[in-house]
Amino acid sequence: MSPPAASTRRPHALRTAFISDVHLGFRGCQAEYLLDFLRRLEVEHLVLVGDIVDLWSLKRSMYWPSSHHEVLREILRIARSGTRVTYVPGNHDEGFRELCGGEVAGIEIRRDFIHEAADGRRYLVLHGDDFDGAVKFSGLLKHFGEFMYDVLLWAGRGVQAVRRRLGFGHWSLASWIKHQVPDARRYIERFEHAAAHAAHRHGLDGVICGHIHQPGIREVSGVRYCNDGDWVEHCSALVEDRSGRLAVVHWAGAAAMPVGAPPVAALPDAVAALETAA
Ligand SMILES: [Mn+2]
Repeated sequence: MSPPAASTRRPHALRTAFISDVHLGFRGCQAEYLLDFLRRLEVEHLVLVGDIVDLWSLKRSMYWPSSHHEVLREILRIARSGTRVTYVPGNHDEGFRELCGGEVAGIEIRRDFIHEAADGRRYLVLHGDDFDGAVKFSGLLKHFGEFMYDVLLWAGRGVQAVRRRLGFGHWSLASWIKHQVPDARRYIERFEHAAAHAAHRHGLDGVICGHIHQPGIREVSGVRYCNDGDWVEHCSALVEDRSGRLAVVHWAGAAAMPVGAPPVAALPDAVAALETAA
């Protein structure tokens, strides 16, 4: 499968890219940034870790701008171009879980799977709503939280428009608030522990998930917890280079991140750093 020696074509710098929580069909989706990311992406294996299409939001109100449609077309183009694409449906696109185990338009659909990195480490890949029970927040608080999240995203879009006009980069109000509220921090910690525990139980080295819209890579109870973030607040992806190193990349053309957020590198910097390390 490797190209002939005479070929000037370099192997892809990235081995795997994980994205999730795109929420196509939801007004908060940053489809333009994602389109730009996907068009530049050269990768062997693209993994869609759930909540790609927001069927819940579409059920509430039909919203389907051409940029959202373009994201789907771009994913199909990537699959046709020879990149392996795996789709792990989440809770907002739960309807597609019926197709798990099958293949649609060259895209493998799985409920979860084990990703073996280039360094031999094995990761459990799943969306993450499986841990909602373990995180245990009361139903009322959960619904209030979802309502507040919508309000924050709505307010955040106003802030975003002003920032863009002033020449500032992407910044998420919802993410900033999450870092200020102790309950939200506790929720994130409980989720990370539940996910790490699942990987540990299966005898794996780590877990790769999404769902909570909080990108990051951390050692949690002896296993590596990786979250690829989202394309509503963070415009982030988790990428693996040819030596198996993982990094979170931020793709919104700006370094501006909320205080207290995990360090997230811009994609060109991250790829350059990965390349020089390899
Ligand atoms: Mn989710």
